[in-house]
Amino acid sequence: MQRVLVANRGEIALRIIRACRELNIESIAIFSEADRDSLHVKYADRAVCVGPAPSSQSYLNLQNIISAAVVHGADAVHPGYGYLSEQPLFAEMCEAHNLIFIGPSPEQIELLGDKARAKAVMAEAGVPVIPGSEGPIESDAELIKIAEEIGYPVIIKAAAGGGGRGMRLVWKAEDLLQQSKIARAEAAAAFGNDQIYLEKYFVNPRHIEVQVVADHHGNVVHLGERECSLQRRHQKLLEECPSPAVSDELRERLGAAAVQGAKAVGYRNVGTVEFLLDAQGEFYFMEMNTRIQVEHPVTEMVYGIDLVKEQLRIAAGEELGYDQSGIGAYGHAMECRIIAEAIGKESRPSPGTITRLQVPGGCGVRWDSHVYQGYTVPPYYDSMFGKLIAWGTDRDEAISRMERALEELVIEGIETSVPFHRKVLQHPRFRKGDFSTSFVDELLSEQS
Ligand code: MV4
Repeated sequence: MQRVLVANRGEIALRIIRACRELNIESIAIFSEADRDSLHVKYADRAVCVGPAPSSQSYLNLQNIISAAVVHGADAVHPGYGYLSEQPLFAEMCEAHNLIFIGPSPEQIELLGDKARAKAVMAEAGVPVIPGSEGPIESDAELIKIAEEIGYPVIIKAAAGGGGRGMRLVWKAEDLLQQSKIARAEAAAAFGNDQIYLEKYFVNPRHIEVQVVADHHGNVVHLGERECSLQRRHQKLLEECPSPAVSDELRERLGAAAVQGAKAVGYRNVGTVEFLLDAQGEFYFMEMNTRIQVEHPVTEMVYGIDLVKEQLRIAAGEELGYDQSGIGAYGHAMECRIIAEAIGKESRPSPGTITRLQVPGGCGVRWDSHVYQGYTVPPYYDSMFGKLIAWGTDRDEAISRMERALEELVIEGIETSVPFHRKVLQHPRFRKGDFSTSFVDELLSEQS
């Protein structure tokens, strides 16, 4: 692998370019007309404009991106997260043009992108899955029967959804059919696929995800879990590794289940197996993501493995070169997603020019971002513009490092999530590690 086209923008594009440089691989950045001044464009060996500001015409423009890769002699394409990273058609088009898609096969993306089928395959492989329908719902009679079996509340999800998109919660039997009609109509409109599946609804679970790494030779390992419960409207705001709720014994069982699931689908690439953890400490498979994730750095800090370099090596056909016994975790890491938005009960993105920027540093601190002083955050894309990561020998040290780093971080000109992050870090429940997916909403209503 000699030249990689990075089919993404912002901090993750820069992250991938950095990994390429360390491996002596040339990088080609793509950018929209609104992103000319981003650091990912400056740090790449070459950069190609692929279209106007709207993502639909640039970062989602398959034709222009494939053309840029072919014209500039790339031999591989890294999709990052979001955008085309989980589109089977894009992976297929890469292959059709003799470009290595840095990810799993189109068939694996398709299978795991169908959340109902993915659950059925995982259940078949012996992975504990959330109780509910085995595959998509075929009839109203089936829907009613399964809901009665698992008991209310239940949740209807779109097979083509994921990440919190296309879900309807149902508390009582009278509402079931009406909600399923709405769910189907919404799924058809949003994804062009009206398939739905049914699950028992867990109240206030923790969201735990396991990092897996799999090569083309059948080697699969896990790199522990990340705690991802701190989110608002399905946008994660702070993640940590390990989870304060996971014991060494539970980690072994979670990891074994994730590896078993990845092996069952012949997975290759890094991947994330998402579980819900209930108050009794039982875990259930929810879905699997076939991409590098935003929060991957916390795992990197604790496991000492560069996950993006692993993706590049795996895609080039190399063997992992270690097995589960060669993997060790040390310490604790957390990530704050710095977004251009003041987080409150009501908040909206605050794009604009960063008039002053001072980034933190020092022992155990990492800053992943494509912005700099004088840069203008464009209004067209996701509002996250930086990730602040802190590592410590234990959770307390990681927290105090993060607080110190947030104090050092100076951003002027736009509103940011930094005041919110400071509040979370001070909260007694966060300090105790005693929180679930409803914590952020509870925190925001506390301070009305
Ligand atoms: C659930 C659930 C409770 N029970 N499924 C939201 C994200 C998407 N991946 C699935 N989600 C949920 N699925 C069952 N059966 C609760 C959520 C959920 C959630 C999950 C993780 C993190 C934050 C969340 C916030 C609200 C709901």
